[in-house]
Amino acid sequence: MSHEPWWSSAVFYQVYPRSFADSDGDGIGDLDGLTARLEHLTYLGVDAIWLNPVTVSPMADHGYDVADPRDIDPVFGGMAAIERLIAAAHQRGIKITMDVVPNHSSSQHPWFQAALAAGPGADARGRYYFRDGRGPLGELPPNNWTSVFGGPAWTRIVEPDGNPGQWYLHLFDAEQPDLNWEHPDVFDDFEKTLRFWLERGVDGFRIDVAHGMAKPSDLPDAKDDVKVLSHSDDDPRFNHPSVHEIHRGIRAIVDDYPGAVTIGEVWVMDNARWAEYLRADELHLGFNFRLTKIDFDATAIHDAIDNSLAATALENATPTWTLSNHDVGREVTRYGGGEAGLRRARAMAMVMLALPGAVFVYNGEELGLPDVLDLPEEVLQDPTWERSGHTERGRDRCRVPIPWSGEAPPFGFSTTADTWLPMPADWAALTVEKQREDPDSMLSFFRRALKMRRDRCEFAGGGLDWQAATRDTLIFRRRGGGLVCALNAGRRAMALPPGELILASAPLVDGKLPPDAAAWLV
Ligand code: TEU
Repeated sequence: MSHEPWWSSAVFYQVYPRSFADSDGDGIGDLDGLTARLEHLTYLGVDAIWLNPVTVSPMADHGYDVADPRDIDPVFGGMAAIERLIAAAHQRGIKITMDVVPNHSSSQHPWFQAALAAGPGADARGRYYFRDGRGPLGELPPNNWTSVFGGPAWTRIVEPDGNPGQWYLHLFDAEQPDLNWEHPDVFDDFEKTLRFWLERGVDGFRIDVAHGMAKPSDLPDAKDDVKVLSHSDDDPRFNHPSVHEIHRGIRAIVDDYPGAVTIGEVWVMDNARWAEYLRADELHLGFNFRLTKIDFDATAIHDAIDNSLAATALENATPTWTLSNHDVGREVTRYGGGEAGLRRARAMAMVMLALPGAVFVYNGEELGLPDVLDLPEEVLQDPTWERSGHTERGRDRCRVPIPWSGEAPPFGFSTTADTWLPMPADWAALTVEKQREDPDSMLSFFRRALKMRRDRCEFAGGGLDWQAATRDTLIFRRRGGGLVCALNAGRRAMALPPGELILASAPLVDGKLPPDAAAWLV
């Protein structure tokens, strides 16, 4: 019997529910749509779902603006739909982890509405960051912080007396006011939320902006070269040391539910600071985003893997691996798009699945979907587009609905062709239906690779050793089970290391591994 927790080598499948499957024909995916498509996940062979937010929300940031954290939004099917999903997933042996959003609420949350109505100095304002403005008339924001989506991180309100008044902080959209975790109600309510979902059978949480929440008390100015949709480690908006006390509080609650897992979204690059989130009494898992930031380059990949292993080793934690998600874009496009992008994505999937630890697959990754770069401006919905003054198109490109079947949009995703983002007509060859019939498709390949990862003893154990390789290739061997993974990111065919070949992402050429390909050997 293994004593490792279930998540320590799990394959998590990230479902962006708006885009997965639509059961009621409104052009927006929902939970009953997902429940009806669970067979796809069983077919693929994943262990758990990470569900992006489905709680009640005005959808200014598609669910990351939460108005009621303990109810499901009607657009996703309401409470009954998640109960059906949890039951059906568990019946198939698939765990469910939900997204929780502690850093901010929706501006439509009753707390924020109460804060607006209550006036300056009221306790209700203390649950958020309300401050007087600078300048003689308070007409300037309290500091120079910008929103991650662009524009200022402060919005001035109209006071109940009708005059312009205080400003409130929102690190993201203006509809996402930051919560003040120093107010005791905030933790108490979050505890209720965690217990509410755990009692209903949820197996854990992905914690949004887990390095946010705590802010320096004097809210000092940031450097003025901050870019949209990114931040560095010296940014005062994030990673304040007192955030760790919050994580210890969260962990103490989650520990009441054996087996439940927490996965933090921690955008911190320094390993020592990042690893602090994974101390034994904080998060179980943390996303490491380095592989999402680099090109298909052997040295960069080697460094990213080493870095992630070193970071987790600092706290004896479990590594996690991610090539893409709903924020960072799809790897097929990042690796150059077209046939080359697809070949490289397939090779990198093998590298990721060969690594020790937990893996996150973003819905559509198993189909080799690219980003949709030519969405017409009028359909763009990511708040980044408006807030950046139409300079950053934002993340809609990697959120286009999944093509399931048929020859034309909506490809079985919905019954209406009027899907919330339009689907490219040339995705007919990428549907699940087509790919299931084709043994050489990305989907068939993913399924085969996941099955090997699950069934074969060579994937056991933590740690790996690098073996001698040329500058544009890499070879590593898993320390426990002995699996060998080779990647050719160069231009010439690569001689395979010794061993029996069990999988290659592309056919060998004269016994050698062609460029843009990976191989597993035992
Ligand atoms: O993302 C937080 C976050 O910091 C990202 O916006 C990140 O800076 C950027 O994507 C890097 O490329 C989380 C969610 O994943 C995102 O979808 C939400 O919009 C955001 O929080 C606000 O809740």
